[in-house]
Amino acid sequence: MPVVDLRSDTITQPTSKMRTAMANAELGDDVFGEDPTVARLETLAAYTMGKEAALFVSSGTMGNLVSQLAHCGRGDEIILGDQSHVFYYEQGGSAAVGGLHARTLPNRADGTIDPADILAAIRPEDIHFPRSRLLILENTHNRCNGYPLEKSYIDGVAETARSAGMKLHIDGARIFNAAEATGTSPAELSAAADSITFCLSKGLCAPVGSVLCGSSDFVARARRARKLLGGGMRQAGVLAAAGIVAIEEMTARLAQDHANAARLASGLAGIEGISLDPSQVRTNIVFFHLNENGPDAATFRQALAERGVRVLALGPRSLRAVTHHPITENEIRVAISEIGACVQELHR
Ligand code: TLP
Repeated sequence: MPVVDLRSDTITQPTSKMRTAMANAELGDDVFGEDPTVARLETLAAYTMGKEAALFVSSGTMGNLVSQLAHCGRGDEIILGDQSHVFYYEQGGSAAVGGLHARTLPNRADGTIDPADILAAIRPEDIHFPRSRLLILENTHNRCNGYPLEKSYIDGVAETARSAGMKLHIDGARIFNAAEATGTSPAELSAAADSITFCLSKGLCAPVGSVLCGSSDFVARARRARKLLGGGMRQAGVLAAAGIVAIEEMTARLAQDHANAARLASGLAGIEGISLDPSQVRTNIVFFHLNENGPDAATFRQALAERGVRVLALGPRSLRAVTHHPITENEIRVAISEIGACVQELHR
């Protein structure tokens, strides 16, 4: 049975051009700073994000953690959204590894945090308080419908953070999706940030890796933190080679994923028993919700998988579908019709 796998854009496979680049990559020991392909990837990533320097890391989770370690000391406070990936899905690494104190603020449906909440959360100098050191934003915002943050919002809250002596890190795992959706370059979206991580291994289809970008001083500290975590990689150019193809060739096609997500959302919105607002779908992530009188998300996910469509159950009644390469328009039609049939079957 053909499978339409919409669980995540992390399941994308390297393209044939990536495989060729990997096979032919010039390599060296990157812990000695001798891998020319890693160096090329880092230069390209820094340039693309408008930063001085960059560091190739094994994953988005590692990039976010390394960034926190490089910006903060133990006991410092980070301010971040309660739906953020760093807070929700990274095993509390900020506390477990970094000794950081997390102050969470509510994420609004569009992935933003109310600037007034940020201002109110920043600690004044007081012997009783931890020091507010780092603000973390997420763009696009995974758990908030993959919503993209606008440059004007980022610049505004960055100014608030900066005037309080704080740094800003952006978890830009899907920053190229945000760039596509807002018509703003990744460099402009991250201009006000002190650091940004983005993922090569999601919609951009590389097999492994993320890149953390920032000032040269920051990246030098981040390189030490990466080594501390065991993330120094040797002939990593074999992976970086795919990352270069990802940045050079795979960003322009994200618009297709967004169009497919919009098709999926409008199709699902027409199914009785499902609720979602298609106007909330701006990138490649579609959350949909089963009505109270229907099945729970786990039962639904299982029954749908048996019909050849795979999604994730991310709440008692909420499911997530993510569009990615090389999902076609026709597969989206299949997904809509199977989801509709599955709702009908389980409502009986
Ligand atoms: N997200 C994954 C899962 O962990 C949920 C997914 O399928 O969406 N930041 C954001 C915004 C992410 O969505 C993810 C991965 C990460 C960081 C972590 O990246 P990796 O998986 O490379 O550690």
